[in-house]
Order: sequence, then structure tokens, then C-alpha cells
Amino acid sequence: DDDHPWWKEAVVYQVYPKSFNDSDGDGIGDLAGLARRADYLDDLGVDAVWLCPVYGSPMADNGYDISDYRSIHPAYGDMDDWRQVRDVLHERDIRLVMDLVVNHTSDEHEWFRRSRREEDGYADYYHWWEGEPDEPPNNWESIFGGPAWSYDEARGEWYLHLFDEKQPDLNWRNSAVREDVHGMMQWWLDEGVDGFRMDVINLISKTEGLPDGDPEAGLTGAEHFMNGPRVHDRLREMHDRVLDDRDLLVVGETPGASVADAREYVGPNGDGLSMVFQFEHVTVDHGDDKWTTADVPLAEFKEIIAKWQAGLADEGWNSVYLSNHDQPRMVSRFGDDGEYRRKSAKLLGTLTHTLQGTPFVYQGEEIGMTNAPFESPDELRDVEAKNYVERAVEHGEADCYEDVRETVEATARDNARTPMQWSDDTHAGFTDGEPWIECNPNYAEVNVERARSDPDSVLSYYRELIALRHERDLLVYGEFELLAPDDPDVFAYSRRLDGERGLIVLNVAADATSFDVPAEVDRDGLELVIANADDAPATVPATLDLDPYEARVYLTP
Ligand code: TEU
Repeated sequence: DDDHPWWKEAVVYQVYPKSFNDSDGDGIGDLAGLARRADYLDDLGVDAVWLCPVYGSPMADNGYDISDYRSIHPAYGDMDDWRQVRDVLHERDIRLVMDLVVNHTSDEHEWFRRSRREEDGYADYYHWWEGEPDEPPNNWESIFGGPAWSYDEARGEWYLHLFDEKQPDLNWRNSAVREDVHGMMQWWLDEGVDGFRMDVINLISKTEGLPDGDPEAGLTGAEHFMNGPRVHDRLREMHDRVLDDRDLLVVGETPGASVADAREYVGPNGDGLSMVFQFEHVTVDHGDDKWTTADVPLAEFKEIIAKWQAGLADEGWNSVYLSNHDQPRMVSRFGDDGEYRRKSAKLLGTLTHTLQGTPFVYQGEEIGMTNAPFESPDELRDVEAKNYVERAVEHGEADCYEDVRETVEATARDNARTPMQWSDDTHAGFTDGEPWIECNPNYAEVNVERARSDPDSVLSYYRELIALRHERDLLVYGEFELLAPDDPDVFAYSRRLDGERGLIVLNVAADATSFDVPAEVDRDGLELVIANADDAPATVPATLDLDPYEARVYLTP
């Protein structure tokens, strides 16, 4: 029904196709490879797959630079392979959510080729600006570093790109652009997709006249393109024309969105999105930018989570994630990828599956995959990381790669993109050829085959968590309340739904600790349902003695 749509009760699994499973030995994952893993996903128990872009693309940003929205990149297969994926998933009651990248296209998209030639009807498809070739139209910065403008010799004008120069921003003021996008979405819906993950959808509307941004305020220009002036009109139009009355999961990626912004995108009076991906909790360890990071401050992290839980509790809905293809591996960042790898991976999974909202599991998270070493800049594949290293050396912040290596290894998106570790075979069983990016050398220890037959593995624990989530409405819908907000090590909270109650206690530290259950918690009737330690007591004592990274979930029956 309307209050209980499938996507609130779902656990979503994110697939980064290039690194998931290669069926033909070219070193690049593909759709046939994904189809072969349908049973794996079914066995894990997930309800939907979000598939990152597989469309025609020159791959300047691994498919987030689309040159043809209605075809499949040949390295991934073709439309028949895509339909095969759709069918094998649907046969197992797993829905398929596609990535929708419409803030920008590739510069190799036909629309851009026509636009740069100023062909009839296409001249205004992008943000073009006249001016001298040595003076960009404004001071906006690209999210991948450097100016957000490039000069196009062919047209003799500047064009805007909030990401790479090969990703020109579409001009959403142009109704022909909007109609083309709607038509394309309709086409995919007719193919049977169950929803969209909308890439940087809150960047599509720019301030009229494209004025300079405040150079002191983080990313220069952001106040003119994040959650911009017409973004809600655009989304409402899209909703009314394309999305209305379908049973879809629509999740908008919205960097920089506050709780107040999110309430305008989702919820009963919102723009019709099911949920958004907010970024506050995954930027909590950033300094001036993502390349100046610190340890995660737990108290602040808890406060952010609690704020979002409360802010969207009655109107709207949260997505819950700690990792994706743009973030370092969660166990390396929020847990411990050494001695406590398994334990802390289970703890973090416990967190994402016991908050209110829809959990997203990123491929490899369920076996506790970690960040990888990148010994030389030649091992990096991501445009963002490569730009960063180049600029750091160019601007004299570093003499050589070694000076920034630690930062890169802690932060680069490549960490999330090393091949899925299926087994201890060559290249982790990912490919029979040479993988497009090196495997994490720890694959002999960290792999699906090994985890599968081990009841204590991270994988077995995830399977249990997902099953528990499906069994208990309390975990999906129950009200969240943060306990002991100032405790610097323990993340504890309660859940409540009608007569049902839950208590979740997570020791997010590498030291043992004890936790006094706050007086407001009624310990009576609570029973242990899952924990990452063998000796956790079955009922709730007044004081919990917790091992490093110990996680416990107590629920009323
Ligand atoms: O990412 C959007 C985004 O906001 C980026 O800032 C991202 O968080 C950043 O790369 C972190 O370092 C989306 C996609 O998820 C990403 O893979 C694409 O590169 C980007 O849009 C452009 O399409």
C-alpha cells in the first residue's frame, strides 16, 4: 500500500559493472557476468539491484559520461544481455534500478556534436558562453578539480562542465532537453526497469546568468548550482510526465543537500522522489575538501545520523549507506581493516541494517572488502584521483607521488572499484584475462568462496542481517532514538514500533569498553537476536561489557 511501498522494506545491492564479474576474459566486468551471479544475490537475500551506468560511453568517467542512452556499451554486452539480466533478476523477485545520468552527457553524445555545430534545435542544449579563450565566463570550479569551463575551438565558445571536460552539463532551461530526457526514461520504463538512481540530480538547475560564486565558500559556485532555483519544478514535471502512478524506487543523489532540502525532494509534499543519497555522514571526516581527511569523529557522526533519522521520520524516507563506488571502503574508513576486519565489517553492517530507511549494500561490502594499495600513480584509473595527484605536484603541494600516496590510498574512488573478490583463483576469479584495474592483493583471504562456507564470515552475517530486516517491521519502520549521544566510542540507539522495542549497541572502537544502559531504556523483554561475538548475554544487563567492535541487537519477540 501507499504507506508501505516495497522500496521501504527492501535491501538494495549496488553493482559497479566494470568490476563485478567478467564473462569473456577482456578484463572488464559485463552483463553476462552479472547474470551468472543472480543466484549469489538471491542467496544473499537482496530485493533490488542498482546497476551503475552500462550505456554507450567513451568511459572518461567509467560510464557517467554517456554518449548513447539507449544502447549498451559493447564491453558490457548488448540489449539482449541487459534483458537477460532483467529476466534472471525478476525470476528471483529482485528488482532492477538503473542509473540515470542527466545532469550532463558525454561530449561525444550526438546532442553535443550537434550543439557545438549550432545545428537547428540543438544550439542551446548545453550551457554555452561567448568570450575570450583565455577568460572563463565565471569562477565556478569543477568537482573533479580546475575550472568548470572549457573553451570549444569548433564553436568558438565556452561550455560548462561541473565534472570532467568530457561531461558537458545539459541546459535544463531548454524544454527540448527535458522532453528528450523524459522520452528516454519512458523508453527504459517500457523495457521493464523498476526505478532510477538519479546521478547528481540536485545540480541540474543553475542560477540564471551564471554569476560568480563566493571563492571563500568550499567548492566555488556551488551556491549557484546545488539545489538550484528551478530544481523542484524540473523534478515535479518529470514526476508528472514520467514517474507518476508507477511502483518505482526513485533515489536522487544530492550532494550538499540538508535535511530541509531533502524534505522538498521526498515525502508527501515533495517532488516525488522515494529517497535521496545525502552526503553529510560521508563528509564528516573531510577537511577543506575530500583530500584532507581526519579520523571519523564518532559523536559528530552519530549526531548527523540522528538528525537525518528524525528529520525524515514522519515525512519522507532515508536511504542508508556507508559505501558506494565513490567512497573508500567502509571497513577501512569507519572500522578497522587489520585485526578487526571481520568484526568491524559486521558492526557496520549492523548499523546500516538497523536504522530507519532503506539499506544499500555496495558490492564487496558483504565480504568485508578493504581499501587497496596504490604503489604508483600508474595503478590509479579514476580521473578524479589522477587529477588530484597531477595538480598536487603541479602546484608544489607535493614533490612526488610518495608525498600524497597515503592520502590517495585513504581517499581515492579506485578503492571501491578494484574487482569483486569471488575466489582465490587468479585475479580473484573476476576475470580470465588482465583486469582493467589491479585486484586488491588480499583476495586470497577475502573472497566469496571462502566466506560462503564459513558460518562466522561477514557474508554469513550479512545474510542473517538481511533476513532479520525482512522479518521485523520494527527494524524498517520503528522510531529511532539516539542514546548516550556524547559517548565517544559507543553508538547506541533504540527502535520502537507500536508495542515492539529494540536496543542496538555498537562499540565503534578498537578497545573494550563498558556501556551503562540509560535509565530511559526498558530492558525488560529484550532478547538478543544477532551479535558479532559468541558470548553476548541473551538478555540486557544493566551494564554491557563490550569487546572491541562488538555489535549487539536486542529486540522484543
Ligand atoms: O557523483 C557525484 C558526486 O557528487 C561526486 O562528488 C562524488 O561524490 C565524488 O566523486 C566523490 O569524490 C556522481 C557519480 O556517483 C560519480 O561516480 C560520477 O563521477 C559523478 O556523479 C559524475 O557523473
